[in-house]
Amino acid sequence: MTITITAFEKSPDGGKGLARDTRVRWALEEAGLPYQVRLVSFRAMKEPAHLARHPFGQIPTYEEGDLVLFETGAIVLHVAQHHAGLLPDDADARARAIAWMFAAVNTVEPPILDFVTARLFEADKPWAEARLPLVADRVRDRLKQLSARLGKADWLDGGFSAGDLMMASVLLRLRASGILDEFPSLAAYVARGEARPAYKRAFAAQRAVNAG
Ligand code: GTB
Repeated sequence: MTITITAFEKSPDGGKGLARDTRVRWALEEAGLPYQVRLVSFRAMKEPAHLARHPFGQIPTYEEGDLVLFETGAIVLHVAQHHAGLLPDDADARARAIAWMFAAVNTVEPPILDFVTARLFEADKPWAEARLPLVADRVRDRLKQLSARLGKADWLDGGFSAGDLMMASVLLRLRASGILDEFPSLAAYVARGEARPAYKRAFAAQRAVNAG
C-alpha cells in the first residue's frame, strides 16, 4: 500500500533535518519502505483538507490506505510495529524500546522545546536574560541523566531501536546551541544515528525538497 507523508513545502531551516518529517522519513528508510511526500505550505496546513489529516494543522502526517495518522511518536511506532528493523522481537525489550520513544517525546523534548523557543523566539523579551539560563539548566539536567544511563553503550537498550531514532531526533535540535557538545557521549550518540545509511537517505530527501 502506498505511504504518503506531509512535509514543509519550504522548511524554515532550509531542510537541515530539524523539521519533524525527518524522523518519519528516517523510520521509513530504516524499515525499507518507499513513500511519497505531499508538500504543504504554511497556509495549506491550516486549511480544511490538511486539518482533516492533522487536527493541529501541522506536519508531518502519514497516510496508508484508509489510515491517517499525526504525531511523530505515533507514526514511528506504527511503522516500527508493522515492519522489521526498529523494535526488538523479545516482548520485554520491545516494551523498553517503546518506553524510550515516550521518554524522548514526553520527558526530553519538552525542556528542549522550551529552551529553543526562549533562545530563538523570545530573546527580545524583557525577561529573556533571566529565563534563558533556567531553561538551559533544565535541559542540562535531563542530558546529565540521559548520558548517565547511556554510559559507554552505543544505544539506549541493546541494539538500535525506534527509541534511539526518536531520542537522537529530539537531541539533534540542540546542536546549534552548543549544549549537546557539553555532553560528548550524547553528541557521539547523535552522530552515530546520523551516520546510519537510513538517516542519510532521509536527510538527503528532505534537503532535496528545500534545495530545489
Ligand atoms: N508533536 C508533534 C509531532 O511530533 O508530530 C509536533 C509537530 C510539529 O511541531 N510540527 C511543526 C509544524 O507543523 C513542524 S516540526 N509547525 C507549523 C505550525 O505549527 O504551524 C517543528 C520545526 C519546524 C521548523 C524547524 N526549523 O526550521 O528549524 C524545526 C522544527
